[in-house]
Amino acid sequence: MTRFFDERGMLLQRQGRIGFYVPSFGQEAIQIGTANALKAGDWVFPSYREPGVFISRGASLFKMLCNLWGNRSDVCKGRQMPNHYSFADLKLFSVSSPISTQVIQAVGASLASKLRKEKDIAITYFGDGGTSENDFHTGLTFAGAMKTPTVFICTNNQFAISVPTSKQTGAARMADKAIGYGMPGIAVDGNDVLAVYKATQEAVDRARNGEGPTLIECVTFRMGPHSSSDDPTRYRDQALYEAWLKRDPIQRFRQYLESKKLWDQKQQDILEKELKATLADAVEKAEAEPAPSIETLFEDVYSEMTPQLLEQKAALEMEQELRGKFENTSEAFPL
Ligand SMILES: Cc1ncc(C[n+]2csc(CCOP(=O)(O)OP(=O)(O)O)c2C)c(N)n1
Repeated sequence: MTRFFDERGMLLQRQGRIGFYVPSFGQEAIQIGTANALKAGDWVFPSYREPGVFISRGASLFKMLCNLWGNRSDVCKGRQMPNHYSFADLKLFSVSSPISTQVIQAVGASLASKLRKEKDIAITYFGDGGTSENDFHTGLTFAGAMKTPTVFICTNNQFAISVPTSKQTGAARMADKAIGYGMPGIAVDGNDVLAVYKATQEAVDRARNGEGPTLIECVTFRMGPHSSSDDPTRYRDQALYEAWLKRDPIQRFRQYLESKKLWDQKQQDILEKELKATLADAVEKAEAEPAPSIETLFEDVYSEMTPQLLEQKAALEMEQELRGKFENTSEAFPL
């Protein structure tokens, strides 16, 4: 479903039906392997490239798609960026756009859990580029010192937009960075879903048993563009892409299952048909949703509108009345 969701997201953007999309092609094993090692009560602080974590935890596809349109049924009513999903009931924290801010949020949440003597741990996701941020250093310093129940997932997909990992750090491995913070660091094949699951499971167990944080580097490759606004052929060798294509994590797991006689083409066909139908249905419903009404700009700021907001709302209404003579915004944001 994650692969289909990404394919559909990119298509919708190319068709001009949504404005922006961030695909996670090739990184599915990391998302599915880590998410399945968690319990329902655990806190998740994702980056923008983990739709599979949301899907694995049972997030509504319809709601995720509503975020891409920023429509009336979107949890944030179009005020978050597209791809920045948020599901409080699933303990899926709103996606951070400023790189690595989610790292300190996860450490804070897990520290709270520890102080309250709860068993819920926190997991957070960031890229290879994310390890160069202040917030990575702050978060891991704090986590190591306070022995917080945090699992740090570094998705090393070899690039931070156009910057290769070789220019990102002098460290041989992102996992090596853990030593300086006083926590275990492990590098794992990020295209092997079972290896990712096992490494995460061990880190989650350690965190839950009060043994502190772990940094897991999942080594993979970003098969798609950074986002729908990016063209990786301008900075990336096609041969590198071709080499990683042979390591497709979904194909690899499928081959493994087939070799164990646990899966076959017939089951694959049935599943694909089912998933595509479910997705098509959610797309149709989300696209039909109206845009958020303009009043919510003012109404959702405070529980009661301040005099200034009332004034601004009235001014906008007056302007709309005047402009209405010339254009019909049909409740859409005038952007
Ligand atoms: C603090 C901050 N600086 C810069 C950016 C612009 N930016 C967006 S994505 C990105 C690259 C991040 O690369 P990485 O952490 O490796 O994650 P990936 O995109 O590969 O998943 C940058 C620099 C940002 N969003 N936030």
